[in-house]
Amino acid sequence: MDAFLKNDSFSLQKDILDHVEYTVARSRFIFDDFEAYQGLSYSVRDRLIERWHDTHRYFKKKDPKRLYFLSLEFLMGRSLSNSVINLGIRDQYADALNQLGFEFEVVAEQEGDAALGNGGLARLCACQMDSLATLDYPAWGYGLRYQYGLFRQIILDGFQLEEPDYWLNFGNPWEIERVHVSYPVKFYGTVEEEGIQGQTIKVWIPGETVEAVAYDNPIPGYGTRNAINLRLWAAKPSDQYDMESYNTGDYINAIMDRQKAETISNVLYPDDRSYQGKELRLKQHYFFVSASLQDIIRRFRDDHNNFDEFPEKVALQINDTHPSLAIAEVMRVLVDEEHLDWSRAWDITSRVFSFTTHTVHVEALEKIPVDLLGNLLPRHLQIIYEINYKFMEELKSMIGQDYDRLSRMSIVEEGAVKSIRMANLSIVCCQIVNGVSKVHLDLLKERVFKDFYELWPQKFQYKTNGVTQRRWVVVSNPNLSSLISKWLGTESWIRNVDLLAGLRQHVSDPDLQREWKMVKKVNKARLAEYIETLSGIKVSLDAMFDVQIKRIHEYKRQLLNILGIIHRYDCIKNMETSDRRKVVPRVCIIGGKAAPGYDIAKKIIKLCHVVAEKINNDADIGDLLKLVFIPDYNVSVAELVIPGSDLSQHLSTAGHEASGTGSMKFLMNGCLLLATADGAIVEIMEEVGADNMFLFGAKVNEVPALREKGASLKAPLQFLRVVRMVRDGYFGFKDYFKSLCDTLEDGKDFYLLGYDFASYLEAQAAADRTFVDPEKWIHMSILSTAGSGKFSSDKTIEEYAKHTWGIEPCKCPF
Ligand code: OX2
Repeated sequence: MDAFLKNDSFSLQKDILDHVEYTVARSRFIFDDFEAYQGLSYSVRDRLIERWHDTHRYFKKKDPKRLYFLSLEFLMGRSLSNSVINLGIRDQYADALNQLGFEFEVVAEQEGDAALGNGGLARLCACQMDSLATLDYPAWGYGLRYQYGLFRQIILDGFQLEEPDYWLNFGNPWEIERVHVSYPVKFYGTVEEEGIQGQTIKVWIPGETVEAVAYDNPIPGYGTRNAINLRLWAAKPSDQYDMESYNTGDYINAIMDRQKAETISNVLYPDDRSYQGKELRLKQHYFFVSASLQDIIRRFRDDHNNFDEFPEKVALQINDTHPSLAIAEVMRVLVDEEHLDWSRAWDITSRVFSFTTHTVHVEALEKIPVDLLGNLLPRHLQIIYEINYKFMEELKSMIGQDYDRLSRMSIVEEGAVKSIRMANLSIVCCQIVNGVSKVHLDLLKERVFKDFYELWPQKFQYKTNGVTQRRWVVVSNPNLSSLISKWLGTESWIRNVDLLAGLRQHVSDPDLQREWKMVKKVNKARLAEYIETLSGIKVSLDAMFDVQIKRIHEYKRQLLNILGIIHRYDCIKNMETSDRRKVVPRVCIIGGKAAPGYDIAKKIIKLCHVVAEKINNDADIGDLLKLVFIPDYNVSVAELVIPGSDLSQHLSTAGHEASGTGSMKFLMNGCLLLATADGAIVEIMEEVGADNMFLFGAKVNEVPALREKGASLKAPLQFLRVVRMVRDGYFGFKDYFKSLCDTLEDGKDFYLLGYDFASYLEAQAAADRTFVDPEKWIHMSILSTAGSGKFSSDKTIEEYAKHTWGIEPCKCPF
């Protein structure tokens, strides 16, 4: 297939100018950086659309089994740089812009982040979409087009405030509104019985209809013509009139009521861990599930009329339990609309779905109050009851009358608030249940889903998470990317990540070491500049840049980091001047958002600020220690910070992080990891070797026994001292930090900060000792990148394709 649009510098310039003039409606003779960004993006979009059409025509012709990836969150970040790199025309665009008097980097900085997700889970989906496109899989992503993405974090006097993210205010050139692709989604109402051909069937008479309109976001693969689609749904009032309200003359109120429909896709819930039974949230779930399935079934029906073929043509991936209402919805369509008998419908349904859980905590599993579900989706509740009834009967025949176990495994939880356990529904239906790291799978088997594992061991698998090297090295660290290609003698690692291991053979080469160090220095300078612009703090490039960026959570233990920093400060203060020369200078960088209602997490942010205030203004300390909080952490901030880091911290209490993917981004960029043996870190250890990392802390299997010991676990003196400093108001805000300090008292220290503190300090000291031996540090750094291949999302996706979805590549010819 030939490209229709040309990619030489002249054609690109003309295209950009055309879009500035006719799409953006600015004069082609005078436009600013932002307008240049818009013109450029529309021109890139044209090229994406061309590939995307070709890809979908090809998929249609070949009719392979397709994967539909359902997720309530996708954290895409910026699209421009990633798109031009994947299309292979970055340099041509940079040239074209230059000719027009603009610089690519400056223009690219104009783009805001698409933040339609909270954290790791959502960014994982974005990486996986990139890999699905690159590896030519016939896949579609489905999600919600929130009007407001994740809140912007503003820091005022050291406190977090939240501001809405109006990400669509300046338009979004990366999406295509599909006014003709829209489906009615129904809510509320009643279920009635009707007799058809001697059979009684259930008919759902809904009470409200909302229209779902598609917005398509093309996702280009790298080194291929394939571009797949991420289809996001927005809610619009339905044009099915409620004649009664119009006829009663209350025209204005009738319109206002209808307008409320749009609120469904208005806002992303900003809490990544607790699921309150909120009606709006449940509406969001069903809205996106229903629209996606109507679309998927419509596409299936274009070429097939027998639902027995559904599992051969369709794989439905449920990303965490948020989309799991899809199970009940497929059953409803097959039984109520297609009139299949229950067992045939169940057989089909259980062969199309697969489920990945990202959770380690039983308490965090999603539960929907029966009253809420029954009111909003009465027919779905009946279907879920029926699934549960049949499951309970089957279970009884297998395990007998073990009522404790039956009630633990039931999809319906009895109790003060009778609820539906969405994870149980997913496990009962899906033939494969995936964890996201080896350790995570062990926890699923031993704790979270123990009963289910004992019943169906063959269902449980894991696929270690991964991140895309395209975004996290090629786009965000171009200097390192060129260096790797130079030393490997090929750019093929960008598609075939195993090649990174080839760096090992050059690890001792002084030229590589020198160039590697140089790249890091340039990236650190860029980060230092950013820090200075943000906070006015000048940092020394000779210092170790030590970074912890992720959502703020007690289990991620940013507090351990801050207490460690206080300890370091205290030690320096109490040192003889002659000894200070031996101190390794550090710039400690922390960034992350706290969920708006998460009080303790917000206190941790404030503590970070008051400690920073003290240290950074202490003339006695100078460059030996600086602490910087980076506000409004998001994907594009990560792209800047990660390449400029020397050390990165991953401090979760063992057994709490299902996988963790930040660590993988740092690893690829040659940053050394200081970490607990939790989540994917255990596998990173196997790949790069424990002696190339700084590990500390209790192990997963030790944590439960340590918790049992509770108050008898005495925290070390250094720990008690730093906690006391905070408690006594050394940094001010004594009363405010009281509840935070209380969480660290003997017997209450659930996340074991006190227990792990001594070994944490030892790991930090080991990092210091290594840093003063630059050759050793660089050696470890190169080996980190060389060992990061296993953590590419390309690997994860290949595993899913083979062992879970049963899909094959379908490569659109060039
Ligand atoms: C996160 C997990 O906390 C993290 O460990 C994992 O790396 C990521 O998902 C991707 O698998 N919400 N976010 C997560 O889990 C949930 C639930």
